[in-house]
Order: sequence, then C-alpha cells, then structure tokens
Amino acid sequence: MDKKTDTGRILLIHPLGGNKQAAASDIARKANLMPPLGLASIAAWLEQEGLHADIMDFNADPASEALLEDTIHTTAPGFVGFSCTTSAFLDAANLAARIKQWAPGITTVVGGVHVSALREELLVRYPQFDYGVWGEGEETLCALMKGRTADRAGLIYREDGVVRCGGRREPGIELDRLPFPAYEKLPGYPERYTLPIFNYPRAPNASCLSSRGCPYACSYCDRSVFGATFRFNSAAYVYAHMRHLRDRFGIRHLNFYDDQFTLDRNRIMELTGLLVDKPLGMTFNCAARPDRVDPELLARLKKAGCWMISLGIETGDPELLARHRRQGDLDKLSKVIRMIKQAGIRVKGLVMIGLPGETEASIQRSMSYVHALPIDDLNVAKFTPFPGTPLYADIRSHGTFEEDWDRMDCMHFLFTPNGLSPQRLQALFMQFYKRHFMRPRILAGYLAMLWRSPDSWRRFLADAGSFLGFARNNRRWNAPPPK
Ligand code: B12
Repeated sequence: MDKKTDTGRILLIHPLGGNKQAAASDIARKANLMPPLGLASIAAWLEQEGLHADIMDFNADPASEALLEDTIHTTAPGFVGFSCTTSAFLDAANLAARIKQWAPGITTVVGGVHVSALREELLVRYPQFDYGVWGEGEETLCALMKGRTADRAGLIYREDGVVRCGGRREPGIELDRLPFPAYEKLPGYPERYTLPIFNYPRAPNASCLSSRGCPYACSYCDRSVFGATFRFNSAAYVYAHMRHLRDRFGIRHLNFYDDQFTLDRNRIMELTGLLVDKPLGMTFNCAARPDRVDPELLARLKKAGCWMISLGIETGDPELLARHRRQGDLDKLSKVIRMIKQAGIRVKGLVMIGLPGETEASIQRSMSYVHALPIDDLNVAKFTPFPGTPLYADIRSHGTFEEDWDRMDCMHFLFTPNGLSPQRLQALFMQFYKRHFMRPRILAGYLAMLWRSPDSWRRFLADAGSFLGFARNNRRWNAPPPK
C-alpha cells in the first residue's frame, strides 16, 4: 500500500488468540464475552487529545478478521495497536506480520499484560512490532502518536538496533481524569458482550472498572500493568459512569471487574449512599477480599443493588493457601461467606487447581471445603503460570510446564505439579464441578434462575448442546489445537 497513512489515526485490535478453529463453538466465549475495556479507555483518551481511534474486536467477532486488510487500506491508519494477554499474543504477532506486508509504512504497537510482563524480550523476538507499551497505555500511546520523542516513559523501543525501555510511567494516571471508555466504538455493544451465564439478573448488562491495581501479592497473579498500588475513581465518578451506561446503552446490570472493589471502604460507603439516595434502577456484581467486607458495608451494598459478590477462595487446603496467598484464612473466609449470604447477596467462589505443591489429597481437601460452603456459583480455573507472576521464575522446579502461550487461557493443564499427571488433574477438575452441580441445593438454585435470571436460561437453552457437550466431554480442553 503506497497510500499515505494518517499519523493521527490508530486502529486498535483485540485479537482472538489461541485456538481459532475451536472459536466458533468455543463455549467459554459463549458463556462470557467481555469488551476490551483497556482499548476502549485508550480510544476515549486519544479522541479527547484530538487523535482518532477505531477498534476491531476479533475476540467478539472472529469473522470480522476477514475485513482487516480492507480496513487498513481504506482508513490508512498511521498506527495499529494490539492488546494482548498471554493467550492472545502469538495471534497478534501473526496479524502484525501480515499488516507489515500489506502496509510496510504502518507503525505497530503492542500493549497489555503479556507485554508488561516480558517487555524488551518480546520486541527482540518479534520484529514485526515497532513499539511495546509497559503499563497503562493512554498517555504513552498519546505521546508516541504525537511524536513527543523525548517522552519515552512506558515505551519499549529500538534505538541503534538495540531494544530499550523507557521505564515505568509514573505516577499512574489519575483515574477521574479519564473519559468514560469509548464503548460506542465497539461494534455490537452492548448486546454482543455477555456476562457469565447465571451471573446476572437482567440484560442488557455490561462490565466495567472503577479502580486499577492491587496491593496484595498472590503468587499466581500478575501485577505488571498497574503495579502494587491501588488507584480508584471517586464515588461521584463511578455513579456518573453507571448513569452513562444506563442512559446511553440501556444497561441494567453491571459487573465491576475491579480486583479489589471494596478496598477503600469510604468510597463504597459514599457510592452506596449515592445509589440509595438517587437510585439508578441498576444492579451490580463485584469482587472482594474477605478482610474487606463487614456487616454494615454489606447491608449498604445490598440496599444499593449489589446482586453477587465473587471471592477468591483459590484452595481449601490450608498449607497450599499459606504458600500462595498472604493473609488467607479458611475459617474467616467461611464466616464471611455466611455473612454475605445473610445480607441477601449471592456468592461466587473462585477456585484454582494444579498450583505448585498441589496433591491429590489437597484437591480432595479443597473439594470438601468448597462443597460445604453456602456458595451459589463456582468457577474452577486450571492453574497456569503466567510470565510476570511471582511463581513463574522457578516454576519448573515444582513440576513440568509446557509453555505454549496460545493455550495459556486457564482451560488447559499446561503445568503439572510433581506427583500428578494432566489426566488425573483433568479427572479431578471434572469431579470438582460435578460434585458442585449435583447437589440438590445448587440445582434448586439454578432452577430459581428461571425467574431470577430469565435471560440466562434463554441463553442456556439456545446453546444447550454446547453447554451440555462441555459437561459430557471435557477432554478437548486439554488437547493441543489442530494444526
Ligand atoms: C476482566 C478480565 C477478564 C475478562 C475479560 C478479559 C478481556 N479479554 O478483556 C474475562 C473474565 C473474560 C477474563 C478472562 C481471562 N482472564 Co482475565 N482479567 C480481567 C481483569 C480482571 C481486568 C481486565 C481489564 O479490563 N483491565 C482494565 C484495563 C484498563 O487494563 P488492561 O486491559 O490491562 O489495559 C491497559 C494496559 O494493559 C494497556 N494496554 C492494553 N492493551 C493495550 C494495547 C495498546 C496498543 C497499548 C499501547 C496499551 C495497551 O493500556 C490499558 C489502559 O491503561 C484482569 C486483571 C486486571 N485488573 O487488569 C484479568 C487478567 C487480564 N486476566 C487474566 C487471565 C489469566 C485470564 C484468563 C486466561 C483466565 C481466567 N479464566 O480468568 C481468561 C482468558 C482471557 C483471554 N482470552 O485472553 C490475567 C492475564 C494474565 C496473562 N498474562 O495473560 C489477568 C492480568 C489477571 C491476573 N492478574 O492474573 N479476564
């Protein structure tokens, strides 16, 4: 393409990643499809700065990838940016190489958690990327697009054939300065995006963020994007954001994906006060740590419309918990779960299996612990050691690790702790879910969703074949993708 590119314009891409062949019937994507909030935030910021940004979300709409070459030729962006988790990175690298063939003059930039974790190493290995961005993308990308060459904070770049990094951009952006994410740039928003089935009372619903960062240091969690600090939007900003989503897009239920929604108690007291005094008619879910909720706060959350709280249980084995998560306390966790239920809020438990040190006995202990809790919903993830997490560095001394980025989506056992086999882990994973679902209380709970979340049942019935197929035969989740 020889047409001149527009250096004030960027095409932001959310790659599909992983196994493309399986994408059409990918039950995980059908059950839960979230907008790329990082890209929507960057797009809004760039537009505010007088630049132009478009977004293509191949994760939400794999077929739209066929339009990429045409879009590049017709809109002639000077920049193309990719947002990458680990499982999306190789797909992005492939797309970037193709774009460079179609339009060698385009500048390619890659950001997201995988880049923040591995930084220079990625630019050395993948020359199709001109720049990488460590951490928050808004200000760094803006500086790059505006040609402010002296401002290299957050930028990974090449100079005299050597890859360098301008260091972390500090301080992090003040979150109330951010315009609301440019949801309107996401084709099909909000209908195309869906919260996990049975995780919401009403549609249309959406996900959103009101903070960045987490001060805790769990062994399996990557904090290389936002670091160990916690910054948050004020209660007034969050209230206005919710109202915007309701008024502009008709959203009736929100999922706050914040790592620590309730970390600042004053903010939540203020926000719930606003929602009670000036109701928006919306409900919401959030995640919390057990030491960051109390009966008064829970009563306020309930009154303000809180429908469900997710809690990271991770494991029901006390030794494993102490090893991987500071300040974990299983007795306290059980008490807090009961406290949340007493407040009339649903509880979703998040569990992992296959952590370093895991044994058959620790998984059985986890099952006994979790299945005795009065939780309503459960998510069991297959532990995956991500670059940037504390335990990544010496992971191979605790078992075998097949570091296949494409499949690092927590749906494959790529790490096998010493003493276990992937087949055994898979069988225990299925047992974990089966025992959960087969209990009369849980089944009755899903039945009650007929009136508590009719839209979930509609989706379930529309795709019953795939959902039940997943339950019947989970073997393919561990299989490598067809070449
Ligand atoms: C919401 C969420 C999800 C959602 C949707 C994810 C999505 N595709 O959008 C759901 C529930 C579906 C999900 C699924 C998974 N998730 Co998730 N998820 C998150 C969570 C909580 C928030 C993501 C988010 O929106 N952040 C807010 C935005 C503003 O931040 P951001 O996306 O990082 O973007 C900023 C920068 O990274 C940068 N940036 C990003 N893209 C770009 C692009 C360019 C060009 C530039 C310049 C900059 C840039 O600028 C942005 C704005 O400042 C994060 C943790 C976190 N707090 O970020 C984990 C997180 C991203 N998830 C994680 C994981 C492991 C998963 C799963 C693999 C496993 C699982 N079951 O949870 C799956 C698979 C996801 C996939 N296919 O890629 C890990 C990723 C680790 C990794 N190396 O891949 C994280 C980091 C959690 C953690 N700390 O371990 N996830």
